[in-house]
Parts: sequence; structure tokens; C-alpha cells
Amino acid sequence: MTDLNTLESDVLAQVAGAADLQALDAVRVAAVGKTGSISGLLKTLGAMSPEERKDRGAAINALRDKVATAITERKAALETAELDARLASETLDLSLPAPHRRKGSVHPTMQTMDEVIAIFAEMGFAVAEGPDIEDDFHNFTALNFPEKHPAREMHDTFFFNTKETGERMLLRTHTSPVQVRTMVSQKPPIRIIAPGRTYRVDNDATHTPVFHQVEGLVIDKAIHMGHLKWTLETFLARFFETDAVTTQFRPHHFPFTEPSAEMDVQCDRSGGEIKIGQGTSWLEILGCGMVHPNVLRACGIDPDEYQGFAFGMGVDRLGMLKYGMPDLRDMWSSDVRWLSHYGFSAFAAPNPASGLS
Ligand code: 2NM
Repeated sequence: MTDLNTLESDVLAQVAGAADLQALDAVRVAAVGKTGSISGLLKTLGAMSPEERKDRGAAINALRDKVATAITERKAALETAELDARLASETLDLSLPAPHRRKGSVHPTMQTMDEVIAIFAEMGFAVAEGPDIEDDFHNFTALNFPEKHPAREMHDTFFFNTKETGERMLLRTHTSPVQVRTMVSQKPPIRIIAPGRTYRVDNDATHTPVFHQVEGLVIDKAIHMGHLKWTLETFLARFFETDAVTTQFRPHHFPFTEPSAEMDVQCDRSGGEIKIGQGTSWLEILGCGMVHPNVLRACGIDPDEYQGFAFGMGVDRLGMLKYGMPDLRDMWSSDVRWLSHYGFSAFAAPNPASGLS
């Protein structure tokens, strides 16, 4: 009768000694394959008496399980080692010129972002940044969103799994948490813009789940709607590169501003494409308002001493309007023909002196 202990130590030694996946598979076939040594033992059970089979069978099955586990573990270790070796040997030199010498270009959204930043930088705004992964306080509570506000619900916000502490992080649905962080950490006067990626559960011809915003915030003593109006009209005239920008405020609601408004620019839609600075139509371009006293208070600013205005705009949408792109989804298609048609030179960073685009 085969000594199970000897067989076990033999097979386990072979498993441990298998230098690669091929060798390990040979060990597997020799032990637990159809005609393997352990499989052979299992076949002898039929000829045994019931008592003998009980003990011997349990021992052989235990041996088979032990060997199977050892093989699985060794396989995982060999696969990891193989992958590590591949990663170490297969390197790619990213500094080599691309095949066919196709030139890269700046994506229209990033070009638009750079233009917006250049205009506000010239007007004395600093650029502020914050994390894409936010908490409930900075994205909602500090911004005066009521506890049951619909935008808090699942269909608008990408939430992460709840942590052990009960806290639930989220992908920021706007860049306003950056303004909150700025107000909490800096004393007024404040004059910032917050450009960046934002995320909402939304996907159709005019919405993508990832989009880009530039929001702005000014906090000082005696700030009023007149400052807001001048700032945004000046911005729009420079962005659309025309002096003839006519705007209108439409009353609106945001939880974080009071009063709130949407700003429209006059445009002409008669010729198929949208022309700014002429015509009889209005185009919704951004949201804005005076920062709500509750928001100032939540950020440690006394609303009786300081006031402020804020605004927010969608960069992807602004780029579509300025550069005549009909479908937002093309922005993500990675189609090199589209990119070379709409793309911008990486060496022509927008600045107000030499022209924006
Ligand atoms: C908008 C429209 C109106 C806004 C408000 C604030 C803050 F933090 F000061 F309260 N940040 N951004 C704001 C106001 C954003 O986007 C359409």
C-alpha cells in the first residue's frame, strides 16, 4: 500500500519546485490528472471493505485537497512573478516620436478652459483648486442645500460606498466646494476662480457624466450686483472677442445664492449656427448671484460685514458655442480626425495680449 505521507511530501516538493506554469501543470497532471498518482489511489477505493474505505478514503481525499490547494497557491505566485517580470522587461519609451509623426493638439475643452482662466487672471482673479472626491459638507451642506434637496439624491450624484465611520464621500457635482474651502481657510477680500472637472449622473446629447466648470467668487465689503454684472459682461465680451455683447439677467434659483440669476447673451440663430453680438435670440450662458448669508456663515464669514457674488459656467458648453461643435459626445470620442480638426496648438497658450484663439 502506498505510503500517503511519503506521496504527500513528494508531490508538495514537486509543486514548490515547479519553476514555471508549464512545469507546475505537469506536476498537476502527474498527481491529480486522470491517470495521476493520487487519482490512481482514489480508484483503489472500490475494491476495499467498507471499514477500510472509510479511513483510507478520507485520508486520500484530504491528500488530494491539500495538493490541489498547494497547486492553486503556487500558480498564483508564478503568475504574479511572470507579470512582474513582464512589467520589468516590457518598457515603452514615451519620448520617442509617434508613428507617422501625427502631431498632438490641445483639446477644445482645455483650450476654452485656458482662455477663461487667462481672461479672469488679467482681471485679478487667483486660480483655486480642490479635490475631485469631496464630502457632504463641502459639496452640499455648507452651500445651503436643504437636507432633502433633490440634487442630493442618487440620480444626480456619484456616491462612494459608506465608510465604517458612516461618512459617505462623493464626486463633486460642481466646483463650489473649492469656494467653500477658500472661504473657510482665507480672510476676505477674496477674488478667485475655480476651474475643474465635475461629475453628475447624466448622459445624453447635451450632458456627459464628466464635465468641466469654471466658477468664480468675490468677497469684500459693499460688493453688489453691479460688480457682478460688470465682471461677467466684461468677461463675455473678451471671451467672444466682440465689443457688441448684450446680456440680460433672468431670475433663477440656486440654494447658495440670493438673489440668483441666469445670464443670457443676445445672439442670432437664423443661419444654422449661433452668432453672438447680433440677432433677436437669447442664449443661456451662466448662473450667478449674491452669496447666500447662510453660506457665508457656514464658512466663518460674518454676512453683516462682508458680501460677495459668485458665478458658474460649463466650459464644455462654452467651447461648443465658440468653436461650433454640434454634439458634446464627440468631446470623448478620441477620434483623431475630430481632434485635429478642432484641436489647438500646444505652443499657442491663450493670453490676452496676443489674442485668445
Ligand atoms: C453657480 C451659480 C451661482 C456659486 C456659489 C458659490 C459659493 F460657494 F460662493 F456659494 N460658488 N459658486 C454659484 C452661484 C455657482 O453655478 C451655476
